[in-house]
Amino acid sequence: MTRRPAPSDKFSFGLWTIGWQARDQFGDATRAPLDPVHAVHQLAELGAWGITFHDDDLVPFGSTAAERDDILTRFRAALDATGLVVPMVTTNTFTHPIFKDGAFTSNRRDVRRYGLRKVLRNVDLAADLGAQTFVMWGGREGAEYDGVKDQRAALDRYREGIDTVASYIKSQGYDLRIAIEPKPNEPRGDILLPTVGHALGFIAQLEHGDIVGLNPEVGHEQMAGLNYTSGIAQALWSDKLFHIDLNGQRSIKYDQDLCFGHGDLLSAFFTVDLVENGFLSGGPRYEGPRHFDYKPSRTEDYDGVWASAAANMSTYLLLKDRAAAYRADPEVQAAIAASRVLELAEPTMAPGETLADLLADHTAYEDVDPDAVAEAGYAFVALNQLAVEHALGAR
Ligand code: GLT
Ligand code: MN
Ligand code: MN
Repeated sequence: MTRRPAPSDKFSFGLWTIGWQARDQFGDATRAPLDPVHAVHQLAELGAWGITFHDDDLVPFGSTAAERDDILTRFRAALDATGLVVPMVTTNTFTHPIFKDGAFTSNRRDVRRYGLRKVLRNVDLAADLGAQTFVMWGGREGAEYDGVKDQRAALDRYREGIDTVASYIKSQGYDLRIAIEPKPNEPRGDILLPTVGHALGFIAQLEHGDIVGLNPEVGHEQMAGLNYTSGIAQALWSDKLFHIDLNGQRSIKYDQDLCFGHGDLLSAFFTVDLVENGFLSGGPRYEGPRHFDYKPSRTEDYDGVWASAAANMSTYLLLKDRAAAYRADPEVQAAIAASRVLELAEPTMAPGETLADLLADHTAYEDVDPDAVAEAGYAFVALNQLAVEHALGAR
């Protein structure tokens, strides 16, 4: 049964997703351009809550000031008419050939300055439209060859660029936070800040890191063979999960941008479980948009595009139902207890215990019979099978 969303579900879509004309490396566009105003109305009709965009998705690169004003006026009118919001805005620093070696980390200083100005201009628009998150996906920030990029200088310039944008946001008093989106490769051979972990390490080096966090995408972590749910979990634990890009990916290959759940379905189940129900032991929660960054397959016409948009939301809601049932099931709770899952939340040291106390505690080491302790199983498979059965709707 298809689930129909409501704006309270906080589903948002990139204009570049439903508006993707399906031009790829090997073939021409299979769909006509999509009018952003039409996109707003269609998404609202499907029950979405928000729409996001790159500057160039909405206002084509090179538009005059008058054309820009005109487009923005029409777009705002559509937002007003439908109630759709713009929770996130991002800047395209990857399509135009000027960015072929990156924007903030191009070897050319004039390109870096141009990139910075393009981003700052769009920060103003983001704030003006009431966005709270400014995503930065540095898809061209990287290289194909190890000898062409001084990694130290590249990271210095990346830091300089992000700090400059963050300090601009602060100086303008905007209620906006930056979310860096990691990706391991494509379009560059290797991209800087390839994973959630790399980006977290980088953010710790920033001067204005307090307003810089992450926008992890399902497929981008999975392209590197990594676990998306663990990635967003660590970002959440670090108070850095500012935004999420939901989609589907089937194993380590090119960035597929499939519908959410059309890749690793069980991983999607646990992602929704974490986002909707939080950690088993409590702690920080993700309250931001449920944003879909997918590409309607090239085989689809516009009926297929809107069906795929609805599919993302329906799958998410179905998994949300399944995850709620999983958490509420007494058998699952018993299995969680049997697997000692919650014992992990108990600090390893006792309250007030000193290092000397630990070293003097014979029950912690000298009296332990490792072979006896090792005999007991953890019963993880039984717990996972319950998750599978709930995900399948079999319970
Ligand atoms: C591009 C990329 C996405 C990013 C977008 C934001 S641009 O479509 O493939 O993953 O989220 O810049
Ligand atoms: Mn992607
Ligand atoms: Mn993305």
